[in-house]
Amino acid sequence: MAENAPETTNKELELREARRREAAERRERQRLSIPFSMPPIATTRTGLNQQEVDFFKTNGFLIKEALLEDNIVHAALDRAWQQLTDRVPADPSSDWRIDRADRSTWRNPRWAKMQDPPTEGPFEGRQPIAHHGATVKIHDVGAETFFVDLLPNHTSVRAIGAALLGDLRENQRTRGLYALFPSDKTGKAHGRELGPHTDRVCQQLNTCAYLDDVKPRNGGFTVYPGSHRRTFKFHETESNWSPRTGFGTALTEIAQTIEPWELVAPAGSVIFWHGRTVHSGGIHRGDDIRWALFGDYQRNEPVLSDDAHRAVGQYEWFKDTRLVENDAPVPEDAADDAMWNHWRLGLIDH
Ligand SMILES: O=C(O)CCC(=O)C(=O)O
Ligand SMILES: [Fe+2]
Repeated sequence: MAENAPETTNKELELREARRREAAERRERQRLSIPFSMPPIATTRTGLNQQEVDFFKTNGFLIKEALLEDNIVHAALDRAWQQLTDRVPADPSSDWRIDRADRSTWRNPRWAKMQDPPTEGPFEGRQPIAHHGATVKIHDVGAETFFVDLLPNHTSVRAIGAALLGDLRENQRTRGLYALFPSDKTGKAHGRELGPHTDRVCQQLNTCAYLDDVKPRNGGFTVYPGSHRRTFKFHETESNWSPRTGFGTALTEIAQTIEPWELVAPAGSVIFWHGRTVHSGGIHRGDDIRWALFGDYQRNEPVLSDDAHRAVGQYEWFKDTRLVENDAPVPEDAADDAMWNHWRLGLIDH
């Protein structure tokens, strides 16, 4: 047995290398995103008209521009900076430190090496703060009342969430502050820089609030319009992570055929996105930090226990979504419109 071991290891290494090459080749063929601003279909800032609902159904997302009030968005950005400067560790071997007043420190951040995720306790499976390269996700702060009130519990955001999805489960938290930093990257943008994926656990309706203006090529949240209608059919059930054979191939095809839209919008805008929408962090060639707060909504229905999530490897404490106990099956030959069977898709008239 012992003399076979090195051979097995070599085979494994070869296989891993082949898989890595394949993934790199797939990425080379990913389509490049285009910056996208919401067309002027809204009639009011906080309302929801038929055109907006239709836009959501067709594209899998909707931007409500400047839905959050300026003063709370400013306060949120101040808190975000406080978190960043006080809590996200810089590489101790470098003298780089982030400084809000000095934009030159925003480019190419040098964070400390991240610890492995805890295997137990309140942050089981995911670091309370994730920091690597140009990405920082401050998850733990997402449970503060301030941020829950800012997004999922904000009257106008919640009203739109409920109008689209139906009666909502009470929210406990947001996913936290997601920042994308400027880097040294120059040259032509390429689709390989995107990381198209869908999120797991239970995906019905999600939100993303911009805490600062997001200009083109400054990391705007990037969506694959219409992808929700394709990925929906590649799941066994409506909302829970339940990919069918072929899901991976469908995802690759989406990344290579649909032109992704990088969402450009002013501070305080809220993006509502269908949970099956393929998405990615955005391409960044600019000077700004892309500051976003992500949230989850789901219908008020019975959900599984934490242990049931652990049993299927889907315990994710930083998300405010839980596997639905009685998730509706998606027949393989489901009609296109069947994906909206349990949605309210109502209007808000003001
Ligand atoms: O930060 C972003 O724009 C995307 C983040 C994301 O998709 C995720 O964390 O699942
Ligand atoms: Fe995601």
